[in-house]
Amino acid sequence: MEPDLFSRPDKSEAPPNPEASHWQERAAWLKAELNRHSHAYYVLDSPTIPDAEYDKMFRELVALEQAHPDLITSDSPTQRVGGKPLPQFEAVRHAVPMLSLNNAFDDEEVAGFDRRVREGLQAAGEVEYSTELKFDGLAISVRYEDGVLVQAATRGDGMTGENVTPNIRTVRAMPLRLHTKHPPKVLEVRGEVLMFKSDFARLNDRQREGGQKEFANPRNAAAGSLRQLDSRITAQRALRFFAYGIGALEGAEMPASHSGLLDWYATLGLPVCSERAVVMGATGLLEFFTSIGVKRKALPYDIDGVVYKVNGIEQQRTLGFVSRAPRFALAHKFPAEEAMTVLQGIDVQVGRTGAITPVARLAPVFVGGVTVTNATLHNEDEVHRKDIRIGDTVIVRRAGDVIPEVVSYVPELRPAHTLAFVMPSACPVCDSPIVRPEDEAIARCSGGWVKCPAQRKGGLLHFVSRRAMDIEGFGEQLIDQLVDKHIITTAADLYKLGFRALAELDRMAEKSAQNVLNALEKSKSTTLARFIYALGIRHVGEATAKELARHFGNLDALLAASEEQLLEVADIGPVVARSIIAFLSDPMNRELIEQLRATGVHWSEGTGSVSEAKPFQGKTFVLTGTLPTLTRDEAAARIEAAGGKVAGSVSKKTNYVVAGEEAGSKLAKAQELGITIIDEAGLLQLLEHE
Ligand code: D41
Repeated sequence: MEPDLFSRPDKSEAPPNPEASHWQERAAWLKAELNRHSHAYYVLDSPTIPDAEYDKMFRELVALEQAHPDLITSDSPTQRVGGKPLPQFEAVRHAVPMLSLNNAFDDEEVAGFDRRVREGLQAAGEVEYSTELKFDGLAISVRYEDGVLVQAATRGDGMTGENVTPNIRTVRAMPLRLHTKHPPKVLEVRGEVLMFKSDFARLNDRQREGGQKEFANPRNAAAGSLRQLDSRITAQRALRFFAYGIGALEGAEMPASHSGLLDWYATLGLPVCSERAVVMGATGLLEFFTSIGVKRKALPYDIDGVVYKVNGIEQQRTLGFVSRAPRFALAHKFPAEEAMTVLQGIDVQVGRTGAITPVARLAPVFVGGVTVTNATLHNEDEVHRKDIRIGDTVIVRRAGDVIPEVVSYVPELRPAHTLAFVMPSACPVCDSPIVRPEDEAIARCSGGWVKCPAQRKGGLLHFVSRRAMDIEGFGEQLIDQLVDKHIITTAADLYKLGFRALAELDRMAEKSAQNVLNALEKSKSTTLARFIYALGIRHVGEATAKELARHFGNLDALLAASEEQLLEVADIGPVVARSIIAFLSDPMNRELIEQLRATGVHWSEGTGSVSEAKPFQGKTFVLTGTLPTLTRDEAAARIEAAGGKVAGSVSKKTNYVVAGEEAGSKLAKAQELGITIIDEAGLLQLLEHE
């Protein structure tokens, strides 16, 4: 910073009042600095100063402007706080209409688009495209005159939108003045207003704490915030903006390509997303689609697809429009993650710990690429908090492989007669009372696995699951039959199953019966951590099970542990310790453990924290990339069985990085820190020779 700025006399153009010149200069400097930092933070995504420093300068500028109101200019960062509420939004006719985008949902439609483009251009070879993200927000048009933001309007019907200028002025990423000495006379920037996922979560926290309505998703939150008549509310809503198009342009040369336009925008201080590329032909388009699909979850904002645009502006003009959509652009959408349907009923499901989950029965709806008829409602309180009732039209969400959930109901579509959810008083499966301790969110069936077949099935499915005993061939169907026909009750009974009993079951060929027996036999040789995890003790997940195994080294030590001793284990608090004690003091559970040991389930026992030397004792490994033959889990299991630890990230404490194909930043970090890097073969060799 320049400490002399405040007192520096300006000799050449000394204004009549020398003091006023100081204030003017100081205010101008503060404005420029604050704008520069906002740009770095919101547009370049690389903060330059701590928030506290920014706030200090901001307060100084506010004070200066209060004392000297003539210092206030429309591009001052203090003018982003919103103004008096409007009675209504004014209509704005767009100087150049805002077009819509044609959609594609599969590769063939993309190929068709590319073919029509080549035909339209009479192109001999592949066409160059600019590819970008399709933000799930709201399209707006922002008009700059002589570099100054003068108007912002929603898309509306494409011809006429609403004047939301005071609201858009509060968007920190939006420059109030373009960063150029020679601005175009008129520039209409088109782009998307959106809310980042983290800001959305914070907003909903705030809404909840304030007893106000939560938003269903970032898009709704952005829409609700943009369409506020009171821009002071918008100012508190952390909206963002990305530019992707152009309307009117006067007094400047149009760049020759779409990618060139976005590059130019970036130099003007406009936010342009960096997840974009220039590619050739349909192959290039589909490669971009795939690469973004992989990244999608990790992006800080929601997208609903990608957009392809013919890169050459001359070529765009040649192609022109059909009705309201350009022939040169295409939105390639991901399967919708949210859909509306009718909630026909609410059942309850009983989990392995007896937890009762309300489950929505839905009119079938296609969402996230599959037809969904059930979705979770999480728990009783959630249903009431969201005021979801039977008969409502609801929004169902299915993101990736996550279990579908009911997000909210649609108030406008609520029928006259709806039915509220009532938690049943008895378990629908075993009729035992359902209880809910006052301080817990979860109601449970009090029957336990002894009385409740649902809990028994859940416990068995957990026992055989991949991360527990990893017994292949046991699906829900098989477990259901075995429990319903009273062939088995406990996990130990699994190991007593005979060939005949299995082969007689529905849909069980002799071959599969043999496979199941083989899988059971194979699973008997396991690790202590897997065994502990497989027991399904409440609050004992995989990580805790591993910690217990490491700490106690053998099962008998764990079985003999007191609550105090359990509390000495890393990451175990009173709740978990008590849960383990409760489990182990139940004679039925003790019996189960002994039976399992008696059937031949075994593992190699160490002596815990004071154990004998294991080859990888004290060594930390990091796995990265895809290994040629081992899965990640298998590699981790081998390392841990040899006493090593597998960490998620590379640090100075890492001893080895095991790198496979497409290893990324972890490999780079390891190289930087000079850590030994080995491949799968190297790991296997170490395991053999150490
Ligand atoms: O991200 C978007 N949602 C997006 C929307 C985008 N990346 N590009 C777009 N390009 C256009 C054209 C080619 C017509 C300038 C769009 C939209 N339009 C658009 N958004 C809403 C209606 C149209």
